[in-house]
Amino acid sequence: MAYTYDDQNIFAKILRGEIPNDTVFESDHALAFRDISPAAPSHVLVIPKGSYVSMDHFTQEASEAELVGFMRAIGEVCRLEGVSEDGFRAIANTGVHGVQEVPHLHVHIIGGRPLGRMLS
Ligand code: IU
Repeated sequence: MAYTYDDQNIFAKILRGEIPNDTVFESDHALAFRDISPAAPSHVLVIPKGSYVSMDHFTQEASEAELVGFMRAIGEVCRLEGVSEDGFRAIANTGVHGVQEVPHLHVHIIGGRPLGRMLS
């Protein structure tokens, strides 16, 4: 499958420094920042620095270093936010059915309170 990436999406602008963000963690391959509309006491978005629209795009085209760097960033955020012990939810809304608003891969890390079940 060919993936189309829109470099005018808001997270691309954040990565280029055109729009400010509340950074939690940054590495060579990933940026993590607070969601502007938090769903829980801790709500951080982790994005790869490369131009990937979705998890399937990322896992198909990213280098090993990017893949490892992104997953390590997710772990770092969980530890920095202090949600590892009590637990959290990691979500990557994807495409139309997944109601993805921003077409740059992002994983929501949500925690800091009991979240209940969510499989609808
Ligand atoms: P999505 O449905 O997973 O694509 O949701 C996008 C998220 O990005 C959503 O939770 C927004 O609150 C969040 N967000 C943001 O943090 N900063 C922004 O400038 C914009 C959206 I636009």
